[in-house]
Order: sequence, then C-alpha cells, then structure tokens
Amino acid sequence: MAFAGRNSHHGNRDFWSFRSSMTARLSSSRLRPLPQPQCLQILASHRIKPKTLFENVPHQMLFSSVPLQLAPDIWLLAGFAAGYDLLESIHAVAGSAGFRHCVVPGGKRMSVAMTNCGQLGWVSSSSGYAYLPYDPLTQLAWPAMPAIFKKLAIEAAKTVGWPNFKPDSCLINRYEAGAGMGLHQDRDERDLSAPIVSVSVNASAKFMIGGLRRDEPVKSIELHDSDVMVWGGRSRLIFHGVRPLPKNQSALRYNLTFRQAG
Ligand code: MD3
Ligand code: FE
Repeated sequence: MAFAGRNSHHGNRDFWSFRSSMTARLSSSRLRPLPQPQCLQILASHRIKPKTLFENVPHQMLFSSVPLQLAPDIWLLAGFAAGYDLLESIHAVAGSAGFRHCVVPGGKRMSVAMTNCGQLGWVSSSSGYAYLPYDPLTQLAWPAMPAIFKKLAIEAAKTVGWPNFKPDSCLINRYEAGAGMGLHQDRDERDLSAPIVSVSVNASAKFMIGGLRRDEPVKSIELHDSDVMVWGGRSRLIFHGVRPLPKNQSALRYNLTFRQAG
C-alpha cells in the first residue's frame, strides 16, 4: 500500500511506516494520540505487521460468530465462508460444466440454473431426478470438487458436530433476478443420516424453512454472502425453498449444496 504522489514528503513508504510516523508526530504534539489497541501492541512486540498476520491467520481464527441453531439440527454459521474465494472456483467449474436450466418432471423449466462438481451431480429432466457420475450434456465426468470447497464443507460440518462428513457431490445453483425455488424436500440421497451443507455466495436471498409436512407453517430467514448452513438429523427431510430474487436485482446469487449422495 503506497501513498506515492499524494504528499511528496511521504514518498513511497508503505502504510505501516506512514502510520508509525504519524503516531510519533501525534505523541510529540499537544494532541493526545488514540490509545494503542492491545492487539496492535502485541503484534508490535512480536515485530509482526498486522497485514502479514492477517494473511497467516488460520480461517478458524478469523471466523468469530457463534453457530446458531435455528431449529433441531439446523445450524447457521453466519459468515463462515468469508475467507474463501468461492467465486473463482465456481467460474472454473462452470468453464468445464456450464450452467443450465433443467426441466422438472412436471415439464417446467427451472428458473435456477445449475451445474455440479464432485463424483456425483444432481440433475433433473422430464423423466425424473437423479445423481449421475457424468454430465448428461457432454457425457464427461463432472469437474473435480475444488479443494477449498471440500475443506469448507468438512470444516463447517465438523464445527456443529458432524466430524465424519464426506461430501461426494456439490450442486451449484445460480439465481438471477426473479429466480427462486419452490418448497421441496431433498430425498434423492442414499444415506439420509448424513447432513447437507449449503453455502450462500455473492448475494442475499430469503430462505424458507418449513416443517416435515408441506402444510406446516414456513419461516423465512435472510441468508447473506458467505453464510453457511448445516442441516441434518431431525431436520434432514424438512420442506425448504428460496423466495424469488427481486426483479430489479442485478447481482447473481450462487448456492453450493454439499451432499453425501452416493
Ligand atoms: C434443508 N437449494 O438445491 S440449499 C436444493 O439456496 C436447494 O439453492 C437451496 O434447496 C439453494 O435442493 C438451498 C439448502 C438446503 C439443502 C438441502 C436441505 C436445505 C435443506 C435438505 C434438508 C433440509
Ligand atoms: Fe433442497
């Protein structure tokens, strides 16, 4: 970070030497400097520049919010994915297996576009739903699950009490303005005792959480970029959905759904 050009006598010095020279000048003037936060004192005594430390902090230490249990065995880890560059990997996957709008058995085209990575991918057509080991558009295996995806999903599940989660499938949903997903259950997975981990990316959406029967009341919760949810146990078969994104919204929302499908 350079301040070149703005003020000639600051030259090309970086932010940290700029800051300490300002601190020194303030101490020698009649202006009382702000007290040094204790974390900066500790960093200084270890001769660590905060920006260097930040880059080296394990993700688990940067994540500081408390997991919230929204309902039996539904956990919200707000902001848990903040340290991960998920968009880059989403674009890489979509470069090999493009986003497409599937048709559901009733014959309607889904407003959500999707693709997959990992051993198995969820697809839908007029004849039904299935987990397939290849992309039906190309007959090629789905792209491998990016290492950061797998790490994120396993860490999230472990954090809320699922230490053995081994995702073999990641469905990537893409929502544009007006796109949503009606109330449904996820019941195509072989082992319903494994949890599902879902990650919201890039834009917010209102998520609907119902009950174990379709006619039970539905609650809405707004999910934001980097929020992670873990669903398992008593809530594995609840009805859920996504309210349509506002018509005037330009940002795309992505959702990653990690499953043990096979
Ligand atoms: C609750 N996708 O693809 S994942 C789906 O935002 C789907 O794209 C949503 O629902 C989305 O099937 C949210 C959250 C989710 C996934 C599976 C669940 C919630 C679940 C299974 C049981 C209960
Ligand atoms: Fe679902």
